[in-house]
Amino acid sequence: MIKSAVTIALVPQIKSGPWIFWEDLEQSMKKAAALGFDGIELFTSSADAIDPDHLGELLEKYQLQLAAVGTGAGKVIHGLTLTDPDPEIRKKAISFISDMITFGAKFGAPAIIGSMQGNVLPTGDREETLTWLAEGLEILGKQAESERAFLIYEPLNRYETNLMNTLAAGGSFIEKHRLNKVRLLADLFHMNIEEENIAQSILDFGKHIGHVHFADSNRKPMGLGHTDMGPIAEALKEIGYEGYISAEAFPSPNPDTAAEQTIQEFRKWFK
Ligand SMILES: [Mn+2]
Repeated sequence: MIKSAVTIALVPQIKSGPWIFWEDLEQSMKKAAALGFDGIELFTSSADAIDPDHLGELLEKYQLQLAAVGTGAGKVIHGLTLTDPDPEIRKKAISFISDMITFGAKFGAPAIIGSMQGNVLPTGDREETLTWLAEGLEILGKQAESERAFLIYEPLNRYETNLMNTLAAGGSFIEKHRLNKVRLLADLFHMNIEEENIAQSILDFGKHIGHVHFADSNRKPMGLGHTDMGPIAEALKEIGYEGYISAEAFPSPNPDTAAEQTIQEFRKWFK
């Protein structure tokens, strides 16, 4: 069954980002539950920013699942990426994500690698950079598997990374390096910029998709831009997708309205 989720960001440094809720954890969870979301996707500054026991109690209280945990704070706050030319920084990036994997896995949730993938630097070598990325994903994927979770790699649009921008690029990379525990994130905003045909890419690389970010063409909540959601929803159903459709969109015009808009669109296409 396809499940709904909504993002909650608790990192002050990224407050202007595309997150629906960005204030108090419990208040946000209460609102998510009241609207009928199945799960929440969390962005925290580190793996120990929230006491797991406390989170467990709140998930139980509001009958929500932890859909995924984001790792972007590792880059935004600490400047870490998996493809930094400095091996010490790559090591710290792996350690930061590793802790996030353990935090998420306690609740059966995968960790997402988005901005932590980094970039090929102007002075860098593309092959070497991609080798570093493959090494990091290999180590972290194995760890996720040992903790009965999986790892998510997110192709981003060209303005955010020059590593991989499409599901095709991400899928070929996973296959080439046999990253069996790594699944792709289909972010509909990034895909709107990069894919020739969003629905067709979902059909072609569906077996690799482990998570979906739900946002319209302008990163507003779905329905407030010009993405043609019908064929995309059909494609997700056709591949038998059973993960989360998680709202990673701007809180436009405000968090409460954005959350409501999102759950209405979710029900329109997936219920
Ligand atoms: Mn995303």
